[in-house]
Amino acid sequence: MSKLKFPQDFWWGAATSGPQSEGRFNKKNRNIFDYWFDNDKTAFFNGVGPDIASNFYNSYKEDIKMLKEIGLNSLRTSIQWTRFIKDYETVEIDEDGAKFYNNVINELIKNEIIPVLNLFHFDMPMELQEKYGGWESKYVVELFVKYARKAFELFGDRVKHWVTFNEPIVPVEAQYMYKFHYPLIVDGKKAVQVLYNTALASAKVIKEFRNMKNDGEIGIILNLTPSYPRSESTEDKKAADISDAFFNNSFLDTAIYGKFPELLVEILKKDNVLWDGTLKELEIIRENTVDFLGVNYYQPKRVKARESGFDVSKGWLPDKYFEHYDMPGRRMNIYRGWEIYPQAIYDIAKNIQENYKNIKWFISENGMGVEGEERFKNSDGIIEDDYRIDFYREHLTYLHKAIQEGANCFGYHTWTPIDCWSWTNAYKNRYGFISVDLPTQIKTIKKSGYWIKKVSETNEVEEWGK
Ligand code: BGP
Repeated sequence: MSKLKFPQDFWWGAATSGPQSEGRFNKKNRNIFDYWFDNDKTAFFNGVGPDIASNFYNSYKEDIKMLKEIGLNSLRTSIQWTRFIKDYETVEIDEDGAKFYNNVINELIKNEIIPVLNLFHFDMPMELQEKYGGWESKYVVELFVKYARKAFELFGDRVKHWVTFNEPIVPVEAQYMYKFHYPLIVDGKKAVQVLYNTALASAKVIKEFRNMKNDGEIGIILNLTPSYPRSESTEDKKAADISDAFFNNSFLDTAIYGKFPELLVEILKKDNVLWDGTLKELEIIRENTVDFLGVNYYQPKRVKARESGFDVSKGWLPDKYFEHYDMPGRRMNIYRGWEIYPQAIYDIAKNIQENYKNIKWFISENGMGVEGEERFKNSDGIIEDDYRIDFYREHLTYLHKAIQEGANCFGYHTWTPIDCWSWTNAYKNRYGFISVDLPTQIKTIKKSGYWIKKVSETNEVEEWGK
């Protein structure tokens, strides 16, 4: 089997988020998921909410030790706005929250694990959602900048890699279009405003970061889901272009070029649903692009021109211009219902190299959620997740090919280090290098954890298919 060598100082790490790992140690301030769970437990798989998650708040020291043990050299997590800030308007900090994040950062550094800190991972404070409509409001954008400033002030001396948002398109689609996150609204016009306001929020935070003269770097993490057209017909290709303009290039173009894709603006104008924005704001977006990019990749989109009629009772939605289809013969992760298509990682890398200034970037999430992993436990109690190792090797083989051809990729983070809580899917599918037994919170390294240790030590991966 031939070995693929990765660049020097490559990041071998993993990603999690505050709401998915910590547990609700401070019940005073709730985010939209805390609130939703308190009000409707049936929305969550097996009625499991974010109360305990993987208990990172209490066990961060032991957990970080395990991350060190499996050789991770970097970790991304997020600060929870609700836990760090007590009063969103006066920006009074929560002392316990601040102490916790300080301890986590120090512990990571002590273990030679680079901390990558993200400021927003789907977790809008409920109070701001209720009072102002969350990202619908530009006032909330201002409050977000104030919160970010506090985080830079308190942690910027040690954290050198910051992220403004994880997957900013997700709240747009999940909260305002397809009803998979609270407040479960279907309103395309509002969705468009949320998209604009989050792009603005990211740029404003970057501006603040630079004004403060922080010596570090700041980027954004996007879930890129390339839209592959069903055929080479003009109609199918146009459908895929519009899907890309809305779901991928909206944030990619603003993050790297500081402007929205022309195709997107053209369509929104034509349909009379363009955001409410000002020239001054567009200037801020133009002038405050990212230092680096994180790419979460799980699945592609398969797109065709609409064949069935569009349900106009839903009002305006970008889906008016395209439809998804199941590609015959596609490979599936049956537990998550997502297509497995590792080649897309190569296509994404080439797109960044050729069309996005070859900006430096890393894979910030890639992973495979599997249900019922206990059935793969061996007699020593270790989960033998060879399917996960194969999944990673296959993706890394495509990534390596792109790097050989000049892609500026500096790392690979998986989702996730330790099995964690997954929004409405709760603990259904497990992704970690380390398993969690929910009733006892006992954590055990899986076979993939030993695999990544070796990868990180040698900086080499066994080539897939050879
Ligand atoms: C990404 C999110 C993560 C994580 C992951 C796995 O989109 O950034 O928060 O949850 O997907 O997806 P899921 O938890 O839905 O299975």
